[in-house]
This record gives sequence, structure tokens and C-alpha cells, in this order.
Amino acid sequence: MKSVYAAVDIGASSGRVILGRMGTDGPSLEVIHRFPNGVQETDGALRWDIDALFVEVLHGLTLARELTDAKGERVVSIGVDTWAVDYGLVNDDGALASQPHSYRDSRTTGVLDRVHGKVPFDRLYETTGLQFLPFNTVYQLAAEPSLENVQALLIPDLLGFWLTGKRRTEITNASTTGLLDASTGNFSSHLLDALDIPRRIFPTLMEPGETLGTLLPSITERTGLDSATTVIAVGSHDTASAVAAVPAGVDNFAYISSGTWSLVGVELSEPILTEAGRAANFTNERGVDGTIRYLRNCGGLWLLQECLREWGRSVTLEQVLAEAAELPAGGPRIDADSDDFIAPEKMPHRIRSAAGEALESPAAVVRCILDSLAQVYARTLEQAAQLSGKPIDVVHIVGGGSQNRLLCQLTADVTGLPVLAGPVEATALGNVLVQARADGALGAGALGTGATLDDIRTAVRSTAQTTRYEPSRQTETALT
Ligand code: ADP
Ligand code: LRH
Repeated sequence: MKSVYAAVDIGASSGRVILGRMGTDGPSLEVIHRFPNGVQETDGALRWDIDALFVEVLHGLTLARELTDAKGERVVSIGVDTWAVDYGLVNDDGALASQPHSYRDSRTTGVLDRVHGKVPFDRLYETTGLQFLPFNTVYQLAAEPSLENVQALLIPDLLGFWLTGKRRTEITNASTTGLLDASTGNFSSHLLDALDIPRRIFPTLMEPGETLGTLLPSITERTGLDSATTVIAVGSHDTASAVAAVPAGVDNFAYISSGTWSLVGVELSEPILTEAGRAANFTNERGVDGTIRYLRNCGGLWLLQECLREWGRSVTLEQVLAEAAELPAGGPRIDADSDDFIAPEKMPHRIRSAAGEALESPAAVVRCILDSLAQVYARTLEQAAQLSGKPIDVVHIVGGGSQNRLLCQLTADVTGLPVLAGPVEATALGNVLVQARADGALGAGALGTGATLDDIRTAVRSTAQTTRYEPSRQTETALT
């Protein structure tokens, strides 16, 4: 029976359940279920509706079973990745205290000084190498009324717990908590103690490729999947899975994982915990196979998503992008990276105020967003090269934003570097390929479980669709 791998990939704006198959040419994906995601105000806070998301996951897995049954295939494993940082608090009986807070909630504003009073930010950075973001898990935990007798399960770990009954903490996502020691790869007991966070707060760490467990009877009954189906830890931080599937064929590459956020950086084998890196707010997040994602979390297409939400049906993404592409280069720009754009609501108004110029049409607002993002990308890539000493010959853009032709071209223009855009579903590919490797199925079995990250990328290149954008001098000079 042919083996199929199910990837559950939930971003801040949408989720999907995808079937991955390994063919003689390489991996192929079939998106079988898509569902929207977004923050909602509930009980006076911005939260994720995790119960509704889990219903969607189970629906997707049921479809996976139906579709594979019909073809005489079998879902051998499931991997779950989501956005980072957020978690659900679960008591000893496994009950969830409340729907998880979203990182866009303002509850951490009042606790930053308290945390830094106990451990100043430079000391946090020295240990964790994590960039300052006001919503890092460490600050969210400080905003909880109590951490007694609970464990924090990061969102993919929470979904994994609901599928298998097993509690673990996958390491790529753990590296976004602000409590993982970047040098040792363990939670820092020193930081946990200094911040009065109980040591048992996070379940034991696990690496991508390890088995979390098999499905609970309630899940096999609900989905029809068999009880031998395993849940495999993948790069459960969506960005870790996306970076694992960057179709790089050379060493000197940089990546932009472009979705709600833009994750802009390079891949390293060791963390860089320097003062200069801290000043530039670069992060050292863990990647698949112990790699380091040396990157900055920069503003992203959230700005555009929020404008579209406000404009409603009268403005479509396709139309507004086409109109924005017709506008001249060199228009107004904003700091797309500013914390002022983290919260939802009134985005067009906030962008117009920040631009300080009349942006008459939706297309003018969109052009301003994209010019500004391209500028942030160029600045960040230059810093990444400088701080890491790693030259950059090509920039890979993956994720939903890789379909935005204007953004890709502007990025090539402003950086002066070729841009290779795609695959759109890099995250799901990274998820599927880590599962396939764990199953010994990467490289048609020849490489088996010993396949490296390079082998994973070679597999991606064999079937991924990419579009190349060359820098055009005209726009480059207009924007820099
Ligand atoms: P996340 O994982 O953070 O939810 P995605 O990687 O799914 O984000 O990317 C979502 C973004 O991709 C949207 O905000 C949108 O701007 C962009 N996008 C999606 N489809 C298209 C398209 N057809 N053309 C251009 N951009 C697109
Ligand atoms: C992208 C992402 C990013 C994090 C943010 C919270 O989806 O995981 O890497 O910084 O969400």
C-alpha cells in the first residue's frame, strides 16, 4: 500500500491539511482542506479559537482517510506545524484553561519592565539569542495570573496532545519561547528560576523526526484513520518547516518566508550571540537538524491582509496588486516593521498617518506597504550578511507572499539580488519531507532516514515551481 504523509499546517491567516506523496520524481502535495484562521476578541482578549481549529484538523484528517482509502493508499503519519510563540495552559487532567491568547493581544505591555527588571534583556539575549518581540512566550507567561499546576503546550504541541494524549515540546518552536538556551538546546533552568517560572512548565523537548505517539482511540473513531497512524514531530514552528524546504542549490542563499510575517535571514550551523546581533534585533531560532535560523521577524503581509479586511469585498487582492504595480516607484514609505502595526483594526488609516502623505486610493496604500516591505528586506538582508559573515548570492522567497509578483520584483530591485520565488507551500513540504525521512522514504528509500537537509532541499527542487526575478536597475535606483 502506498504511504501518504498528512501535513497539518496552520498559519495566522489560514490553515490547511495537505497530503504528501513521494514519487520517483520527488514529493507532490495535494491540498485537501483549507480553512480560515484569525484572532478574535473573546472574554476581553484577542484569542485563537483553538477548538474550532481542531474541528477543522479532524475534518481534514477524515478527508485524508477517505481519499487515501479510495486510492488504496494509507496515511502512515501526521505532522503538525503552526505559528510560533503562543500556547495553551493545560492542567494535570489535560483540561485547557481557556482559548489561547494571541500574540497580538496587548496583555504583555505592562509586564515587559517587570521581566527585564528580573533579567535585563541583554542577559536574556546572551542565553537565548532570541530577538526582542513584545509577545515572546516569556512575556506572555509573565502576564498569566498563575502558573501553578499547569503546563504550557505550544500550539502544535497542544494539537499533538489532543491527537495522541502525549505531551512534549518540539524544539524548533521551543526556541521561540525566549527560555531555550541557544548554545545547549535545553530550557535554561537559570532563566526559569530567575523569572519565577516553574521548571515543569514545558513538557520534555523533542526533535523533528521523533515519534510523538499513535492516535488516541477517540481520534481513530472520529477520523477512521487506523490506530497505527503515528504523529511525527516535524519543524513544528511553521518557519522552521518553511526554511527546511527552501529549494536552495547553493550555500550562499538567504530566505524570506513571506506570509503574515516576513522572516528574513540566513541559515547557520551555530548561534551568533553578539552585541551587534542583539542591537540589530536578530534572532537565533532552531531549524530542522539543529541548524540555526539567523533571521529577523520583520513586518509582513498582515498589513495588507488587514487593509483588505477593512476595505471589504469592493477591493480584491488581485485587482489592487495589479493597480499598485502601475504606480511609479519612489513613492511614500513607512517603517513596516514598527510595533505600531501589530494590533488589528484601522490599518489603512494607520498606514496613511505613518506615511504622512495622502495615499488616495487602496492601490496607493498597497504600493506603500510593498515598497516599505522591500526596503525592510533589503536592510535586513544586508545586516544578515554583515553580522553572519555569510555572503548572499540569491534570495529565496517562499510562502503565500511568493505569489505576489510585485513584492518579489521590488525585492530583487531593492536588494540588487536575484529572487527565486516559490514554493508557495514550502511549509507543508518541509513538514511532509521530515515525515517521509522518518519513514525511510526520502530518495525512494535509498537515503532513508539518514537523509540530510541538503537531500531534503534536493527533493524539493526536483518538483517545486519557482519563478526567477532579476533586479531591474531602474527601480533599484529609484528606491534606494
Ligand atoms: P500565513 O502562513 O502567515 O497564514 P501564508 O504563507 O498563507 O501566511 O501567506 C498569506 C499571504 O499570501 C496573504 O496575506 C496574501 O498577501 C498572500 N497571497 C495569497 N495568495 C496570493 C496570490 N494569489 N497573489 C498574491 N499574494 C497572495
Ligand atoms: C510565522 C510565525 C513567525 C513568528 C510569528 C509569531 O507564522 O511563526 O515565525 O515570529 O509567526
